[in-house]
Amino acid sequence: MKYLVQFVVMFCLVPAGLRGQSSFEITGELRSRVEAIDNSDFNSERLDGRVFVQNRMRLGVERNFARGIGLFVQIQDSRLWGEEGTSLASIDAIDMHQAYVNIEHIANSDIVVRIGRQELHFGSGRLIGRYDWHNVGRAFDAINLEIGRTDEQQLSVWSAIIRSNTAAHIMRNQTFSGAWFSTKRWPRATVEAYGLLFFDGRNYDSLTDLSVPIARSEDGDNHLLFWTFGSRIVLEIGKNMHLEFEGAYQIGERGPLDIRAFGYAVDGGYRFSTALSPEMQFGYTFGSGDSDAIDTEIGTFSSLFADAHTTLGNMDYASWSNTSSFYFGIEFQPTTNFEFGGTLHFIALAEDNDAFYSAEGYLLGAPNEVLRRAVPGAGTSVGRELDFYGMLHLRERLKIEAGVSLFMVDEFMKNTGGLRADDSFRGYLGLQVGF
Ligand SMILES: [Ca+2]
Ligand SMILES: [Ca+2]
Repeated sequence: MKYLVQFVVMFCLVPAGLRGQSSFEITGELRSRVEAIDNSDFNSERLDGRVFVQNRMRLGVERNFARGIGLFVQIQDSRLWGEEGTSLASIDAIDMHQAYVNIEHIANSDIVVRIGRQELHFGSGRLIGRYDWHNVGRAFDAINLEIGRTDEQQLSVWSAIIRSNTAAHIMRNQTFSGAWFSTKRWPRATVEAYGLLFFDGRNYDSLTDLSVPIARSEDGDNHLLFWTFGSRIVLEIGKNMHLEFEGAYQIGERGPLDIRAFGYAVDGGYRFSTALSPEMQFGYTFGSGDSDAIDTEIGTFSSLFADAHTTLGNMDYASWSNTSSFYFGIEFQPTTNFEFGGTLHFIALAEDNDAFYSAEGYLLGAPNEVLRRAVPGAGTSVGRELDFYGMLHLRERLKIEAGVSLFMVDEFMKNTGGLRADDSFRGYLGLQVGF
């Protein structure tokens, strides 16, 4: 509630003299989604089926003043229907999702600086994405410089603080910085290059159980630090075809261990100019895994702050870490406001000595990033995921989406999941209004 008060006060107290030369825009989104998920533990012996409704409300105010000063504030309420417990309770589900100031023409240059809490999304979102499917969505406390932005190209340089040891409950700092360049200088092609630096000051000094950070040690030398260098190229071929390639290399250290990892992904699609405008889609994703858990090198590729939902299956099980997965699918677009399709993903591990990592992003550290731990010899084939989905833009502002997915477990899940390793199901129906 206090955010709401700050929010209203901030925008009512702007001096009247400024109003004449400024623009003022209110944007918002209301999204409700019912989901049914069964067997997300891939074990039919334990009953974990559930049906729930999630609600997300976003309300944003943007004001742009003369001489290149702009403000954007966006509050968000993210909740589960029924989490208040009674009809008279009030929980604190409101948060400031974004709140930043934009300043243009710094010292008469072509630099735009954005300071404050903000979404970061680059390329296809494979490494840095806003993860819009999630009921909260990613945002960073960051300073971001856009240098020489034109319609044709863009260079962003940013630094974000994710964990600050100044906060009472946080022991060590975690930061994420980078530079991302994108150009459309060549016709029908987008070329991007980036360098990213992730730092986590916690103490990672265990050689054998790599997944447990010892947060309270005073030894600052056992931190995690790694660079990601990569490139992404999107090509439009002819009228109907597109091809996309992204590759990245990671180098760094976690405590006494060296990090050497790489990943690449290829996606493509061909749209037929026939009735229903079907598009054939395919893709392959490789992210290196760690072949030897007790040597001095980490080979697991980090998916950083990925939006895996859009690239590696609607069920959000697979990630870009330790994976060798491909998919093919077909999507129909009978009208500009209606699309539906189906995709089949074949999800496998790159190394069966390494774990199956969660789609929410693996940062080479915390134990909760593992969906299933490594069991050497359990095989590499994790499962096949079949997704059906549809999306309809109804009237001007209303979007309806629905889908069903089935994850069919293969040898890795069967060999690591006990006797009753079994398939997982997910269905959803969502309604979104934007304004
Ligand atoms: Ca179960
Ligand atoms: Ca290793």
